[in-house]
Amino acid sequence: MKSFALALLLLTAAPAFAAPPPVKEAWDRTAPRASDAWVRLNPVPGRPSAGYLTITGGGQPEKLLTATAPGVRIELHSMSMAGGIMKMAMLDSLAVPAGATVAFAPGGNHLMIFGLTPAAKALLITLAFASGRKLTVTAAVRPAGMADHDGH
Ligand SMILES: [Cu+2]
Repeated sequence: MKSFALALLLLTAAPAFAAPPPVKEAWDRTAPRASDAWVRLNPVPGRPSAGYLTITGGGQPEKLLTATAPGVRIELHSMSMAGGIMKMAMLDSLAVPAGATVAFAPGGNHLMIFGLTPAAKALLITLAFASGRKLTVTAAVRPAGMADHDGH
């Protein structure tokens, strides 16, 4: 009861003594963001691994041109089903509309990563956009699961 009274006192007293904190932007709202980046390590040595991440568009439409990382070569790939056959194609670029969520996810668009060493635990991936903006994300490297084969 005593602590409740104290809390009530602090609550009522707070506005009188503390000025509201200044509003601060946590990020540049006009820039795209990337999250949930990870790489599925190909269990077959020498075969490319697949990378996944989510890009959230900023205030203006963007176009993703390249993904790069130290020591590897990365291509942007799409994946689709055509008549029961899984097809992969290389993307020259990928549109990231303003405010939209663009996912690289198993079964769909992915980063095709060549030359990844099996010992790698993480990959620092830099995304370059047509506007000149760049975005770097850390992707955790995970071993391939037996149950989630995606055609690579
Ligand atoms: Cu691919």
